[in-house]
Amino acid sequence: MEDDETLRMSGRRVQQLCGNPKSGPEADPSRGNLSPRIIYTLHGLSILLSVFTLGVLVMLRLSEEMNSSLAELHAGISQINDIAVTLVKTVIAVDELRAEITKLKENSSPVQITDQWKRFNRRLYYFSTGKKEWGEAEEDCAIMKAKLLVINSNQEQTFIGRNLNSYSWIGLHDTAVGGSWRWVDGTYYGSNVKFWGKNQPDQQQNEDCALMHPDDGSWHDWPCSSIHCFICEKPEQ
Ligand SMILES: [Ca+2]
Ligand SMILES: [Ca+2]
Repeated sequence: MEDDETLRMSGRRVQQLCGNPKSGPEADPSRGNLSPRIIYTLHGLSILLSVFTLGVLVMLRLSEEMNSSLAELHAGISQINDIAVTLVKTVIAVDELRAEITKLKENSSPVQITDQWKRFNRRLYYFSTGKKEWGEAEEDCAIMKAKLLVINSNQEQTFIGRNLNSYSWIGLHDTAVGGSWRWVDGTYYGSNVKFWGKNQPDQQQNEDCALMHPDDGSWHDWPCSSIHCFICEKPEQ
């Protein structure tokens, strides 16, 4: 009896263990047909894919920011180069300006006013003691920042006449075209005052330059190669 009972109980355990073909993990309908390992693997792959995608997006974003920063850097370098070029040009211009100022200062050094210079109506007049040809006299006046005398008025003519002691060249000539008289400072001869001596200018023997007579201040055309005193004129500074 005991053996039979033992055998029946053993038979039920066998039936519980092996009799039901749907028992065990495979029979759980809530887990479908995938094993936990595959599910875990898929979850893992999904997480890895998400992390990878996020990483790629972060890298793309960083790349865009770097490109933007590089562009800004290049623009900044270009601006610095432009500023440097402008600065160099400015320095060169300042140097050139400084050299020009120095040159002007040298050239504008005041001419010493001696007893040979006389003042009249805010003008300075130089009465030479030496004698020169007309062209040389003009050059001497230029060295003193002046020009040969140009008579512009009766008052000026009178003032010069009172101070004249020798035949003296003035800044009037017709060296370009005979009979076409011109003042050295561009003053128009036609409308300007004239104080020619009697029967002058008579254009004898290449008389292309004007000489002032010391007796009455009258003008005479005379050969420019003759040697005479001269009168220079310039504004009073
Ligand atoms: Ca004058
Ligand atoms: Ca003459």
